[in-house]
Amino acid sequence: SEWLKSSASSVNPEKPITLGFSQLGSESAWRLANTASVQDAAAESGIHLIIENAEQSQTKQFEAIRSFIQMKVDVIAIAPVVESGWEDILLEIKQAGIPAVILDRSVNVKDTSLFVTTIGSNLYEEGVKAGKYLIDRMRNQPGPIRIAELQGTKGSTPSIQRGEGFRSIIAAREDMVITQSAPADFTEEMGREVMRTFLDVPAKERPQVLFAHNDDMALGAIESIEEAGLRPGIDIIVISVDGSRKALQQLAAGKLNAVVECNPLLGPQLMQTAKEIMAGRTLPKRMVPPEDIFTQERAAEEISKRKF
Ligand code: GYE
Repeated sequence: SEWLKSSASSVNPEKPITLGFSQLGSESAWRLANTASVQDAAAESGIHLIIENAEQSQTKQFEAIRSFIQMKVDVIAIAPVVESGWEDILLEIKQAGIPAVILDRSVNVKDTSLFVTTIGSNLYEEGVKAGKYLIDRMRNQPGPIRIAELQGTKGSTPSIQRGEGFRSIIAAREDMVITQSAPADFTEEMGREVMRTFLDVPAKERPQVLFAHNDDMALGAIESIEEAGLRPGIDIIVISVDGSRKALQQLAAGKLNAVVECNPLLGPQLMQTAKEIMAGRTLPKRMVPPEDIFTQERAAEEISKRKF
């Protein structure tokens, strides 16, 4: 038939989708796994991926996005470093007729028609899980309980939400107080440095608990705790978020007490989303992967299963 003839003679398969992805940085094991997941999933699903690393600079994200607009990509995905300041650039994308997908973190914009959907974890719930673990762990311990907090990047969704979720739970105990809190940019180096300053106080002011907003900062902090002659996991209870292999190794070794899971493997869902957008389907405004918490008892068996 006519149809068979024309389809057989078309040498090129249908034009592949081009996806421009503005990745916010390469600050942590989570982030590297997230980038690899997006790259692998694009290759597997035949999507042409153009990826730019913004090295934790929103200005660099704007530059990358403007270059994607100029290239007339089909879909733009953004992992936003901070929540604020996205209105204008999202409007530029919209006016160019390109659908935008927000990955991992959120944007704080009034007009939510500026993006199609957000794919990422419930970061508030992660803070809640960390808080619940601590309340349970300290149920027989009289106060006051001093908590140090290593925040992530200032103004980023995971730092804001994990902090708020955690506080909402520990508020139940008035004798649990966050006595020290500072941003450490989600990196191991900064975690090490800032923890050093947290410990550089008279012994009776030292924290008994550390809540680190990610694994990398916790791993750096563990070194500083040991350097100060204290035992991480015993003298100072350490809780972090993500679930990297290195963190689970420290969990199994007893130097970390609990690790809240945050799943970086969002690539397949992003590719699926890009395809559905191009096929004209309607998508939910938010897509959230299921997540858990790892404790010392389960750490050893989990290590081999970790993908990052
Ligand atoms: O927890 C941290 C990374 O945005 C959820 O960013 C992500 C966070 C993740 O640097 O390790």
